[in-house]
Amino acid sequence: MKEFFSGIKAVRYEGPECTEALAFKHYDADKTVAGKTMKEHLRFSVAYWHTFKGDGADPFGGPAYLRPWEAAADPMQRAEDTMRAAMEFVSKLGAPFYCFHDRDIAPEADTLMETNRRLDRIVKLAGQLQQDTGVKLLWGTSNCFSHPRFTHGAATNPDAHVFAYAAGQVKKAMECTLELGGSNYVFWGGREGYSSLLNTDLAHEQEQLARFLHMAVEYRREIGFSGQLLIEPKPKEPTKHQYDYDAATVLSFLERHGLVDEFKLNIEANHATLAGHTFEHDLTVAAAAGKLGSIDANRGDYLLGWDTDQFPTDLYSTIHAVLVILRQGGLGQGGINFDAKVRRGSCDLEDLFHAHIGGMDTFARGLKIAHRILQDGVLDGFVRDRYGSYRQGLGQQIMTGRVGLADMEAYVLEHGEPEPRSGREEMLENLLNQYLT
Ligand code: XLS
Ligand code: NI
Ligand code: NI
Repeated sequence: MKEFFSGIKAVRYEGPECTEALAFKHYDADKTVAGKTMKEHLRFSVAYWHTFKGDGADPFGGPAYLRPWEAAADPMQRAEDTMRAAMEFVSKLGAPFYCFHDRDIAPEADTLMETNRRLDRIVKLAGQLQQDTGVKLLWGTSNCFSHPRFTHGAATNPDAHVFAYAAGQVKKAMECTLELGGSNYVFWGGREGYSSLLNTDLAHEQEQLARFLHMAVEYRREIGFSGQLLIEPKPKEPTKHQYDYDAATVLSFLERHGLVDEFKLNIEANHATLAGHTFEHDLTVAAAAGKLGSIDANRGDYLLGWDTDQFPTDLYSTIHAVLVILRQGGLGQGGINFDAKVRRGSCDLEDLFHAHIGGMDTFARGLKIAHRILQDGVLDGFVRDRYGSYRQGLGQQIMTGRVGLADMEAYVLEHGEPEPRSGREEMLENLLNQYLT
């Protein structure tokens, strides 16, 4: 069988002192940390669209490189070659999972029927290769935003015919995900938002979106797909406003439409920052509601205002992220998907490995550090003490709902002004830094 990454051997753990670039310095798949192996904690996944379909295009220039698996003249041959390259890459990297959109793995044809036939052919190949290599599918999803028919949205399109197209597409993508044993199915509402309120019935569009998600829930039951359904919030881009703005917005939308028990969230770092939040903010909001299902790991650029999808190498933010994951007892059937792409200038195949190795090492290091922080218990102990007044006397009465406004007034009249208490922010920042040694 043709090898696409012939010069590159399986990436191994060599330890922090190793000077070989194509080796893990921290990610040691079978090493146990906090009762589970790193592989089980982190559940890394490679994003098909960026790593195998990415061609270096940016808003100011078209494709910058042609991958060897994209060289064949026949589009279905290209699709097969790409799937083979993907499985070779993911197994050499040693990531257990990959993720795809329906249109990443098989090109769209002129009719839905032919498009589905093409999908079937590639799904069959993917199934075989998954078996041969042991690579697994973390999640599948449907691309309901690239084709011009989705210009005004998919589920939130003002035209019911387009709604139907998107729904039909999701039906098939969910079937493919089931067939390939996917652990999750993701909804990212690329164009589920608006460009102008002058032509938009916002209330109606949100009702449509809820109907769409209810249909998906019904259909997953019908076909027996037991994977987790996930919604991936993003505030904008390509729309001016996307309805699934951030974790808090999505949670209240799900609550309002009777969907909250059916979905969890897939939180992406760069989407959180686009919404004006930190990555850890959106993770914490999702986790606080018991709804953190999975992660799209990447990072933005402070000087650029769009979803630059860079590989995560910021150790600080990663420690915060892993703290949230560990405190909630792991990601369950979710994982850490690198929704990230190499820069336009990183044109070599080798760069794909460097990028993923960096992301995996950053999370592995974040895992080791976050585990130590939790084991020491100083940080969590501080936070627990900070709320100590609610575990006794007045605070306990407040939390158990046994007192009202008049009792509060009486308390203050008797006890006077509360003592100021420091939040010790700088001390805690210093504490965090101590773990980085
Ligand atoms: C785009 C999204 C997309 C989803 C999957 O910004 O991150 O890649 O993860 O549709
Ligand atoms: Ni994403
Ligand atoms: Ni994104």
